[in-house]
Amino acid sequence: MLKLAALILLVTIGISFYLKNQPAPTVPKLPEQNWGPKTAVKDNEGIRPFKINVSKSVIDELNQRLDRTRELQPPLEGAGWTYGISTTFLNSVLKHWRTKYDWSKRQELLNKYPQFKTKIQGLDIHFYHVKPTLPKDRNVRVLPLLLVHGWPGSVVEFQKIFPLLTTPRPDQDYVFEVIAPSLPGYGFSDAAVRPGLGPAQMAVIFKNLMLRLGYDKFYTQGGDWGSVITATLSQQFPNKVSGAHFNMCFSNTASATIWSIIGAYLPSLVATKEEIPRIYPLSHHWLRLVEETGYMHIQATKPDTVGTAVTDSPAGLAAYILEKFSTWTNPEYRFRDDGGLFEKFTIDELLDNLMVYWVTNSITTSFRLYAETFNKSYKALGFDELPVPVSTGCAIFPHELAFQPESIIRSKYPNTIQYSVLPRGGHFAAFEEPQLLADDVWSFVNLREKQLKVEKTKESQ
Ligand SMILES: *[C@@H]1O[C@H](CO)[C@@H](O)[C@H](O)[C@H]1NC(C)=O
Ligand SMILES: CC(=O)N[C@H]1CO[C@H](CO)[C@@H](O)[C@@H]1O
Repeated sequence: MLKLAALILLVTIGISFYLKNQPAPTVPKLPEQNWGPKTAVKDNEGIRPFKINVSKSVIDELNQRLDRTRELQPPLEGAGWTYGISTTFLNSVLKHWRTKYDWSKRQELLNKYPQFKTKIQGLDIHFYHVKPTLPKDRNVRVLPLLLVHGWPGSVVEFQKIFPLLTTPRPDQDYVFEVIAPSLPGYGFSDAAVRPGLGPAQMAVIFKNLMLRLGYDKFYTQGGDWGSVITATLSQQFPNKVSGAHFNMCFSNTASATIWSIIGAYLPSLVATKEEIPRIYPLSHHWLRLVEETGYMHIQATKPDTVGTAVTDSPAGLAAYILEKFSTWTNPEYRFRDDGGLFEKFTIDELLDNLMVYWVTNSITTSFRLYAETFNKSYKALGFDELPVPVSTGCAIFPHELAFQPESIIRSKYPNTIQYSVLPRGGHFAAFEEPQLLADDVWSFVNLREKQLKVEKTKESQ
């Protein structure tokens, strides 16, 4: 036993020495590529106000499909959602969707905050732009914040957090102005017509969006793909980012994998006492990940095949997406007949998110982001191996499916100035726990603004 431990220690020291001495990879410079159908046409740079306005024929056609849903196979006895969504539960959702869900009302709610479209690199990009109402009796600075969603979410997730970020707080001398785009190929943003639009390329588009709006420097916040995209934005344009807040910090580096494996033998080298049960035994946690990430494999390899099925059937789309809102909110919910879905969400807000995919026919194009990211040539760009260089806030929600110890996260985000483990919540933080997430963003920006003040005084001395 002692010999084994000594051997592992030696190997560990060797590996860390080797990794430390690897030359830091350089950040690739991506071209400002045109992703739209008409190459070589100069973008009209206008910013046009936009309102969601789905024609009656689209809703009628959806209702016809809902009326004609085939009889679904009942779930196995006592299976909960462990074989996928419970069709008994799904039937009740479909009934609500068909008979009670009032799109014209929901659409009005989604139109509450101002939206725009603007053409960037050949694609019309849709975004919310929510400005604060400033108090008259004191000076409050306005800080732009780029807020980026992921899959299978959408800008619907942000409706509750907008006011929490754009309402001035009495104890703060700043407030946010929030820019929340729909990812290209998601909802009301155009999809690329040719391969290659991965997260780092989306970061270029969003950097250009912020520049077009007049922001040369801004904060970012992201979860899921939003965290991947904003991380590569910081890697490519560190001077544009005042600070980056994530509710999904993770490291895909080779050394992260090696350290996780080393930790399987010597856990206390890698993880704290509280963290150890969240990642070890490694085989248990990795098998859990395999169990929950089949969707990722298929979307990364054959997005258009599975896309056809869920494009053509609202029942299929609902099953595919709602299952994620159950398990990713709390993995334990999969043992319940109702998937715990209404613990944190209302049925109407879940349907709003489905509708954004349905009425825009964008589920297939949303899948393709996985294929672009897992492509060899995207991997070869090396973003995974690069650190995120800007001041970072990591919000760790306890029910997030994947978990990595703080020591591993910090090596990927070396300038983490705030690392918070939150008392509750899962993957869809803004949607599920808007107040917790907003508070975490405010306190991170507080720290960062103090840092910036100190840096400024130092410079002027
Ligand atoms: C939607 O479009 C129709 C037809 O152009 C128009 O009559 C209606 O006022 C619009 N509704 C909204 C909410 O903009
Ligand atoms: C879109 C894209 O970059 N596709 C690439 C995926 O990877 C293969 C193998 O490296 C390339 O040949 C494709 O061009």
